[in-house]
Formats: sequence, structure tokens, C-alpha cells
Amino acid sequence: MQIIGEKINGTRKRVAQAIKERDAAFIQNLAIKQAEAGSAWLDANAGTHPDSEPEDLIWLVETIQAVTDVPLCLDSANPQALAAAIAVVNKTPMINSISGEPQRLEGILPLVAEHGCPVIALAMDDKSIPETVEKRMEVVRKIMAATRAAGVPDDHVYLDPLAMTLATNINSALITLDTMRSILQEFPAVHLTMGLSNISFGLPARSYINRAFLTLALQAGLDSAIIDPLDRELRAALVAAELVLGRDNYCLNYTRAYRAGLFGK
Ligand code: THG
Repeated sequence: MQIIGEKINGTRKRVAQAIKERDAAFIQNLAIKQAEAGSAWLDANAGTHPDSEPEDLIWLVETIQAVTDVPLCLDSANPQALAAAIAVVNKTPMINSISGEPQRLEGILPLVAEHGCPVIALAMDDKSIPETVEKRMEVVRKIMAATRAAGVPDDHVYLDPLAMTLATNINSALITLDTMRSILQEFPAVHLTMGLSNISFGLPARSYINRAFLTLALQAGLDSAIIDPLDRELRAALVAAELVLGRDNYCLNYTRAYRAGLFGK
């Protein structure tokens, strides 16, 4: 399981303030903590206005890189911001994200191909997320045709099947899980990823729902996720589910994570 640490995200109030005030220490603390907790990638989302996003994202990248070697997951829909950030990274970044939207494919896919980046692809076209598995698969096929045409290998593509909240559609999780299985059946070499917490938006005690969903998504083939790596209960659910699914030879990850104090007493 590759963890993409979610905490450096300008849609969070405290992070937005740190970006505005150029408070490097605050961002660097989040970077170090998430790196120490075993993140494979650190998401970097400036969440600012498109005009200032390129300079804000460059600042974020340089600030994070000053304290960790963990590669970045550049989280933006803005090709200018992504291009600006790619120019200053030390390690090949993951790009988050493309989608079936023609504008995003045209603006971002050439950057992905040119720099050999892994890329997250959202299973949606315009602003709305298709309601059925078959409609999401149509978008997935369109995206895969585009990434293949651009020369991006399938194993650089991280498909995000997207989860809508259960509060408005009780079948939302089932649709997402079935989409994951269909994706792997048709495109066995791709990775799957997801921002988990949408599933519980608007509901109380969200962490229980997020953990149940993570467990089921792992069985459906999820092999990376955008999560808070410092959430001890979520980490416990993650390593325990992988152990139960036979994905942890000699139970090494589970026992090591426990000994490292990532969960438990
Ligand atoms: N897919 C892809 N990228 C994504 C998402 C996705 N990037 C952004 C987001 N969704 C995932 N990242 C975050 C980052 C922080 C939080 C949630 C998702 C977060 N949420 C707090 C909560 O849920 O309680 C509230 C905010 C806060 O702490 O201030 O922290 O789906 N490809």
C-alpha cells in the first residue's frame, strides 16, 4: 500500500494561513511527520486562486523539499501551476490529477508524458461524477485511450474511481467498489487510489465509516490512498486488513508498524 499523505492541503484553514504567511516551519513539520509515518508521496495542494497558485505551489514544493526526500504528489487542476512546480522538484512527482475533461487531458497529459510522471486520473468527465459503474467505465476507457496515445505506461496511471457521500446515495460505496473491480479486470496493470473521506461527508463520527470503506476498498484492489498517515486508527485498519488479505508476508508490515508505534498502545 502506497500512502499519499494528505495533510499539506490549502483547503485546510491552518495550511491556507501558513501558505499566505509563508510559514515554512508549519508546513515542514507536516512534511517531516508524514514522511516519518511512512508516506510514499506527500500531496501538495496550494488551494489558492489560479493567479497566485503557480508561485504558491513552487513555495510549497521548495519548503517541503528542504526537509524531506519523499517525492511529491502535485495536487492541482491548473496546468500552469503544475508546470511551474515540475520545474523545481528534486524527484519525479506524481501529478494529481487528470480526468476525462478534454481541457485537463490537453493541458496536463503532455506534462505527464514529457516528465515520465505517475498520474492520478479521476473517473469523471465534466463537473459531475457518473452515477453508474458502466458510465464511469466509459470515462475510464476514454482516459486510458488518451494516456496510451500519449505514451504513458499503464502502470504509471493511478485511477481514482471517486466516492460520493453515502449521505446522499446509499449505494455510493458499492458503485465505487464495483468500479474498482471493473477497472482492474479491464486494465490489470493500473494502480487504484482514492481520497477516502468523501464517503462519509455530512455524517457523524466519520472515521468509522472511512475505516470500513478502506477495508472493503483494499479487498477490491486499492493499492494506494490519499489519507492522513498520522491517523492511528486508520493505520491500524489498513495494516490489519492487508494482513487478513494475505498481502503481508510473514506479517512483517503489521508487526513492524506496531513496533514503530504507528498504532496500538
Ligand atoms: N482524489 C484525489 N485527490 C484529492 C482528493 C480525492 N485531493 C484532495 C482530497 N480529495 C484529499 N485530501 C484531503 C486532505 C485533507 C482532508 C481531507 C482530504 C482533511 N479533512 C478534514 C476532515 O475530513 O475532517 C477537514 C479539514 C481540516 O482538517 O481542516 O483534513 O478524492 N485524486
